[in-house]
Amino acid sequence: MTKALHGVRVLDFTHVQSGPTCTQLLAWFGADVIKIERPGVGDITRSQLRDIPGEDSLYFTMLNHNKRSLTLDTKTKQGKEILEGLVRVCDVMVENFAPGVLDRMGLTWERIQELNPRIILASIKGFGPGPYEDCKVYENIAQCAGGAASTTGFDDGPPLVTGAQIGDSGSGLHLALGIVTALYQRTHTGRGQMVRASMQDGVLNLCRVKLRDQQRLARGPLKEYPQYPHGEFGSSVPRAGNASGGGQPGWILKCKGWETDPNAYLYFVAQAPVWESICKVIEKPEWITDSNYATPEARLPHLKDIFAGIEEWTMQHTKIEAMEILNKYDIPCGPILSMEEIAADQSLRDTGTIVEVDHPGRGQYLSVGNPIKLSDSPTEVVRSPLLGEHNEEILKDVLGFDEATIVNMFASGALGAVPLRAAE
Ligand code: CAO
Repeated sequence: MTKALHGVRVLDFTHVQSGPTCTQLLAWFGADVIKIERPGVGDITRSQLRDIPGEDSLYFTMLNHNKRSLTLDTKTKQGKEILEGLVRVCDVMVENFAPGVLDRMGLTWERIQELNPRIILASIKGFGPGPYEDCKVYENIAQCAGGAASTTGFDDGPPLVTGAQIGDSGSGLHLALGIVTALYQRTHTGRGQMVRASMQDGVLNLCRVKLRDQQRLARGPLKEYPQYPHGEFGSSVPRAGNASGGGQPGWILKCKGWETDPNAYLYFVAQAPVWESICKVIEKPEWITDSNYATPEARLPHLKDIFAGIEEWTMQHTKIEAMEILNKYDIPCGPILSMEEIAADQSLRDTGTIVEVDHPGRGQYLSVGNPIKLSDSPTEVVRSPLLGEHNEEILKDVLGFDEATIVNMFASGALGAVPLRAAE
């Protein structure tokens, strides 16, 4: 079956997490993704957080499926030549180097356009133009600068970062959308363009509701926040603990076993349309008519008591039992699932969201497959490439080099200190 991005060739000059998540998505949708890596070491994540000595780490393997690897020292004459050759034949070039790196390599936007006016140059940087545009950025810096950390955590504690990689993988997603949009526009204009996603912008985009609340705050207290009605509101959006962030109040509640199991909790949404059912299930039928609880507006000053009352009920059930009971009444809720539970979840495996992948060095490992499902372009997750695994193949098939040129390129050391063919 032809994949959605079949025929699209991507020069993947990305490293660490943000860029690789973007190009992995493109590869899953069928693009031919050629990852350029520094000879000898490759993407720094190959050796970071290693769990098996000498083998590519899970950090690397889980972010670089379905790609081909070419080792290239792009600072050598021949390395530059190969790099420029690839710019000529690729549709998209993706990079997430520190600001200025690509220019220092001689690959300015002007030069790239000279080589290939149809190419789309997609970049992730920490910040957009402005006072911080030259700064290097990692995940948690983006979470802090994008507004997520100041609004995460409990009111009486410090700012918190989240385990979800909204700065890195979030930027990868934003960039991927920019790339396919630019590819679509190219079908009309015939021209490439620059696509830029800054990590700060991406995090802020995901924190949109908090900028909403900043403006609401100017008109009075945020009544769905735990600070209301007894706590103080300052001039900026406070940390809301586990409050829902939406129009329906929610909180994390203890379930049976919480004393020993750190994940015996349930997220409970006290959704207005099912309020009557909630009261009946938790055996507080008097709340249906009590004027302090009967309407969503009346409930806002009492949310703490309400969730304490519901928790008395959830603590009598395991999170899964509670979920089963509440689902019968269409009451929105969700268990706090540990990574251990998720790894064993059969339904996630059935849909390909969790996949088992075979790797020649490390054996079988689990990964997150493509979370975006296309009915006409299914994803087969292929293991990440070994360092330089496709060197010869790319010089021959993609760049069309003849045998003598290939021999010369290898001999020059531009691809590293590797023999042309392992068997020779
Ligand atoms: N051949 C030769 N040189 C190469 C090369 C290759 N194949 N690949 C990279 N290099 C060189 C670059 O040319 C650069 O050299 P100069 O500084 O001399 O120009 C050098 O490697 C380092 O690049 P870098 O500055 O991007 O890498 P770093 O490890 O110092 O910084 C990071 C890493 C992530 C902080 C930085 O790249 C960055 O801020 N990127 C943008 C934001 C981003 O994506 N952050 C998310 C990272 S995921 O958590």
